[in-house]
Amino acid sequence: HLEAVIFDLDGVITDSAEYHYQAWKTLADGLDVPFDRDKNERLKGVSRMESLEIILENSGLSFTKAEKERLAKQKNDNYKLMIQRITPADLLPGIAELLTSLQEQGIAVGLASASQNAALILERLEAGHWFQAVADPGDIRKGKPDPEIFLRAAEMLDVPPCNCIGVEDAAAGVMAIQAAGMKAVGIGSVEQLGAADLLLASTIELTVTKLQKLLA
Ligand code: G16
Ligand code: MG
Repeated sequence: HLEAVIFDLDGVITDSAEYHYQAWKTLADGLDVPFDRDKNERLKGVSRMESLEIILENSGLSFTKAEKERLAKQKNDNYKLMIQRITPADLLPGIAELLTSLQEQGIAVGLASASQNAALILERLEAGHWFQAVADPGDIRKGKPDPEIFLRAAEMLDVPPCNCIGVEDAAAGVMAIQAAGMKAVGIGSVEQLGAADLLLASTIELTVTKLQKLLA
């Protein structure tokens, strides 16, 4: 039975994915490296440094580790300015209602975001009070599609993975959830997330009843 729901942040709780795109796009344009929304799909759920590697692949450019760290910092500084604009109105449709229902029904809620900025974003959204556990990506050795961050959140909630559901908007995230032994809800398209146990087009379709059915 359903004891906990573990959420991804970007693209599930709020659309910070758009800010990530804009910040990477500014960096790529500055380097004269082609980058578009299609390529951006591959960055979803992927760590900051891995994202930079994907942007630089086939660019013909090569940088030292220190230079790459500087580029990543440049992107993150710009991103941090953008996320200052986030307000509670930026919670994706139906999310506030879902989190409130989960709380009322005594179902635990956790966060498994690859973002080092997750705590800041939850604060801007005034959403921190709904989460009993926020896994720290700085503490995780392997990123998504490895199950580690979802397993960490379940452990923090003290719930066995088989009684958890994970919610993701990225293919790597759906893989991570299933590898953790949890059922995966995908928010997005069948092309990207066909492997999900339940696929919904938008967060507005997420209800506690649908989640409970998935584990019944
Ligand atoms: C998010 C995004 C990724 C981003 C990563 C790291 O993960 O989907 O695009 O690269 O976090 O973010 P930051 O640079 O803020 O540490 P998630 O897991 O919330 O979708
Ligand atoms: Mg995501």
